Formats: sequence, structure tokens, C-alpha cells
Amino acid sequence: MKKILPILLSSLAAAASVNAWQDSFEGSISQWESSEGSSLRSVEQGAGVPAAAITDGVKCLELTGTKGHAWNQLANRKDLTTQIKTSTTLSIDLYVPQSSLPDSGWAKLQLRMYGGQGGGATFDITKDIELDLYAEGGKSYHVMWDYAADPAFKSDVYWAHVGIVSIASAGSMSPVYIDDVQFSDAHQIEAELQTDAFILGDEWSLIWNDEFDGEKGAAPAEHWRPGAIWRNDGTWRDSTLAHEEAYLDGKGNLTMRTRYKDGKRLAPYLVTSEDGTYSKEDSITFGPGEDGIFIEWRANVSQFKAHAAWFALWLFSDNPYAGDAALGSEIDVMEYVPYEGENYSVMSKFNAAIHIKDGGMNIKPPQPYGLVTFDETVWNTWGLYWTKDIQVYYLNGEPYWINRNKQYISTDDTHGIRLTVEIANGDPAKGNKNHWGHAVGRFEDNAADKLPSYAYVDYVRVYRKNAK
Ligand SMILES: [Ca+2]
Ligand SMILES: [Ca+2]
Repeated sequence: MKKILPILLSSLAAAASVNAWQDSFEGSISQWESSEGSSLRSVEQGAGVPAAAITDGVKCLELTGTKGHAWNQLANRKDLTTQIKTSTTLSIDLYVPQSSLPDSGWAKLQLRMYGGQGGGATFDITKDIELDLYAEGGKSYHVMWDYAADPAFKSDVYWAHVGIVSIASAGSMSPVYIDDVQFSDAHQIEAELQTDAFILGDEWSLIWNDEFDGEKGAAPAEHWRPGAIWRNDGTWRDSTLAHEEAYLDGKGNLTMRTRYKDGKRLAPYLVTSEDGTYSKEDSITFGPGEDGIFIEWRANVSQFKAHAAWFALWLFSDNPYAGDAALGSEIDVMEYVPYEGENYSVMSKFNAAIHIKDGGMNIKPPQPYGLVTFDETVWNTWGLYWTKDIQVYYLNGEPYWINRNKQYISTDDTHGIRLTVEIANGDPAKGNKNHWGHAVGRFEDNAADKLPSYAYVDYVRVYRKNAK
């Protein structure tokens, strides 16, 4: 017990302050520096300031640029080295009046962070915020930047600065407003969410599950339907939809097999809903509801080693990428993309992400490249705790991603659960790389010990927090 106690105490202390540092511009702004081409002032509610510019308290910071359309560092702050080194995430509220923007062309703001050990910077990283020129009157932007996940970020520095830069195709780009600047550590979390043990309490109920019990070789239950957003010929990317490649193993698991047979790359792709293609009666969908939900998958990819294929546990809306971006979000809890080359291996890593536009905007866990390390040789359990305000992603009961970025948290209940295998051969014109950037070659050229490949799922369980 003596050995455990200090760890327990330090984790409780960490949980006590989720947000390590905040400036809401209610007091002095003397630590914020203007540049040659900019000026700063604290402004108050009323006083001609757009109401949406103040998101915390009664004041915010107004940044005025004088350099026209050129690159312009509007503000800089030099006293946050410790916060930068010990946090992972910078969040900031921005408000940009439409009158500050060019009539056409483009404009963006940039968060900039740079630091070093001596005179020169050893890292200099930025996050772009593309501004909407056509938002009537102006627009608010709540920005979260997991800067520590940027591979170029270095925490072993003696100094580090944070700045705000404006760049536009024309116009003065001013004024713009900022409020509620926070540094936080994405690994810190409220005490009750530090493990997934809360689902065992009286406040939670199991509302849906599949334990995959049944006779060996039997098809999975009917609520697992074949993916339907496939081409008319039953193919998707380089795979052929093969529902019969998903079957029970007779020991309480679903087997998902992928193989090359008769010139086809067979892949099972199981969904509980699809793009409105299946009727409401034939679909099962989930979302955070009013009180929160927890979705849990137990799976094993130890026999899933074929390059050019990947296995995923995820959720997808029936109204994908349409209307309100958050309604269409794709929630990739776990994507296993086995690959090992001369230079690197991702055999022991999985990918996670949220996409709110197809092929476009996404966010990832705060690990480098968004990749989470795990033991791919054993069974693992993935969990998603999901309310309208937060998503916590668990691996074997420990959070690997805490997403508080509400822009990327869907609040609707239209998300079907998916267990999928997909295949994309390498493109000879691009060094045989697939769209993950891995030089996978062709699926059918995998060594004999990798084909067929198998992923196994022990269960999928969904819990809902009881209404108060
Ligand atoms: Ca404020
Ligand atoms: Ca089972």
C-alpha cells in the first residue's frame, strides 16, 4: 500500500485543476505585447464592443493591426514558458467582425508558439484559423489547439512565447477580439472520469449489447447490416463487401475475416445504421441524449496483420457531413492500420479521430500524430464516454483522449455503431502508399501468414446514465 499512496495522491491533485491557467482580460493586460504594426487595449461590455466578443466576465482584448494585408503579429506574450511546457492544449475565444475582413479573397488568424534554449528558436509552430468572410455581422471561433501533439513541438526549452498573427489577401484585419485564453493539460481529468469504473455504479444501465454468443459459423445478429454506402458493384475503395466473412466463432466472439479469393479482396463491414439507407425500424442509433452514454467494445487484432487493410471500431451519423457540422461527425474510436516498413512501424499503435467534414476538418488525440500505443497481441477494451459537453476515450479503463472541443462533439442521437474492415492498395504513382501514407503495396501480395487476417470482437455494450 505504501508504494501506491503517493501515485494516488498526485493523480488526485492533478484532477483538482483541469484548467491550469486562464487569462480573461478582466485585469491588467501588461503582459500582452503589441508589435510594430499593432496595438492592444482592454475593452468593456457595451462601449461599441460586439456582445459575442466577451465570452467570460465583462472585458476582452481588442487587437488592432495597422499593417494592412501583410503578415502581422498582432500580440505576443513571453511569460508563459512554464505553462507552455507543462500543458498540452491552448484554447482561445476569437470574435472577428465582418467589417474587419476583406470583401473577397481570404483571411486567417494564426496562433503561433515558438521557443528555444538560446537565442534561436528550436521550434516554431502555428495553428491556422480560417475566417469566414461571409458570416453576417461577424463570427465567433472557439479554438482548441493540442499543440503538444505537433511533432515539431519541443518542451525542453528555456523560453517559449505565444503569439497571434493575422494574414489576409487584403484589408486591415482589425479590430479582432480575444477572450478566455486557457492553457490546459489534456491528460488531466475530473476524478470521477479517471477510470471507466463509473459505469458499474447504480447511476448507469446497460441499454443495448451484443455478446456474440451462438453457434460456430453462424451469421451475426440481424441488427448488424452490411454497409450500404458502397458502389453499385458492391465494392468500396479496393475491397468487395463480404458480409459472410463475419461469423461467430462459437466461443462468444465475432470473427471478422479478410482475405483474397477469386480475384476479390473480401471485407466484412457491419453497421447498425447507414446514411438513411436502412429504414428507421431497421436502424439502431445512439448519441449522448440528455444524460450521457458509454459505448464499449472488446476486441482483438493480434491476428489482423495484412498490410493495405484496416480494422475499425467507430460511429457514423445517419446524416453525415451535412448541415450542422457536428451532426455529421464521424467518431473513430479505434482504427488499426497494421504497417511496418524499413523506417517505422505502427503495428502497436492505433489511430483515433473525429471528422466533421468528409476528407476535411478533423481532430485527433494529443499524442504525436494522434497515434495511441497499445498491446496489439492481446484483447483490449475501448470505451467512449459521451455527453453534449465532453467525450472521454478509454483504453482498458484509462483515458487516452479527453475531447472538450464542443465544435467536434455531436449532440444528436443518429449515430450507428460500426465494426469494419476496409482495404486500400498502395498507389504505384505514389510510391505504393495508401491514403494513410504507408507503403503497403497490394493487399493480395501480403505474405501467406498475413492472409487471411482476422479481427475478433468479444462484445459491444452500450450504457446510458439514468435520468435524474
Ligand atoms: Ca473576459
Ligand atoms: Ca462475447
